[in-house]
Amino acid sequence: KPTLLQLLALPKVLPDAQQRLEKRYHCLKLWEADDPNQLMRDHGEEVEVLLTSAFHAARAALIDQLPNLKAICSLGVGYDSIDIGHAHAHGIQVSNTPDVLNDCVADLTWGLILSTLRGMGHAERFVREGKWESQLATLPLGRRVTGKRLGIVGLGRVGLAVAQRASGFEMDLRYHNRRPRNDVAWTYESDLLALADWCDILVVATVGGPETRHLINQRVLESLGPEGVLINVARGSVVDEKALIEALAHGTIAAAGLDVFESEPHVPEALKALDNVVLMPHIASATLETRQAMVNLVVENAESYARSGKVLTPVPQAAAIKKPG
Ligand code: 8YV
Repeated sequence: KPTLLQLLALPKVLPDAQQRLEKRYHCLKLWEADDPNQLMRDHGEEVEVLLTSAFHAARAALIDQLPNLKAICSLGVGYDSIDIGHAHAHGIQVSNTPDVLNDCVADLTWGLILSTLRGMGHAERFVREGKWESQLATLPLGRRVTGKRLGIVGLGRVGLAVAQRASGFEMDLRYHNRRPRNDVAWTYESDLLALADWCDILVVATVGGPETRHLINQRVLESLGPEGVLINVARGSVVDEKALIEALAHGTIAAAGLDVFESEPHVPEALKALDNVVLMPHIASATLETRQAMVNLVVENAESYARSGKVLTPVPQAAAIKKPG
């Protein structure tokens, strides 16, 4: 059997997932090793497949410790934690788990839109803290959701699922992307600042990584303006978090709903102290059904490589990945 190095234990949502891997591979479980460095030194040369996730970095230094690596199978759609250019330059195939999480990520995006505009987090704390009986008049009014203008940064698979859910809310919608899509009727906005200026709610659903780092900066937040709301379900790196905290604290924008953070799981105290932000611990794909589908797909990729020498859902070639906009 070929050797597969696992950087993580598969989430226990599919009882037979680990067995399926072990049917095809000799699995090395890095997290169980007393001395992970020793395990890498002793067995690095044997490893043909690496199983990782969007939360476990597979950078060049790690890849270089595995001279016979042929495939990286990653759990999650985002692959900014993997040094794709380095992997592809060494002929290593990389797969992710696209599509199966689109609906749940889009659902949570709408949950964030609703809870942010309607102040649901604040209102829920208000009830739990026993303030309803005595202080109802102090509960701030929310903002209407229906009929708002929605701007989407990154109309990829997730962005599209977010957009499709907007029609029930009678929203006008525009998007900013690397290039216009020819399969949608929504207005394309080539200028991110113009999109931020136009919309009431700006949803960030773009890829992470160096190409999009701090794409949402102070200028974009200023364009979004004092009535504007920012929602981020992409990667923390896409938003300049310091600029966002300033903007929320000084009313440069109205509010934000965030599922991702620059140094997660660390969330800055300054952000936690603000009432006009809804904070989620990166749970957009965290439903039983979606996690089952994700685990199944990462295992299917490893199985497919064992069977045919090809992963099932390869990420685009590094050369094709360019800065959006
Ligand atoms: C997951 C994600 O929480 O898919 C992604 O890129 O960020 C999330 O869906 C994560 O990948 C789980 O490993």
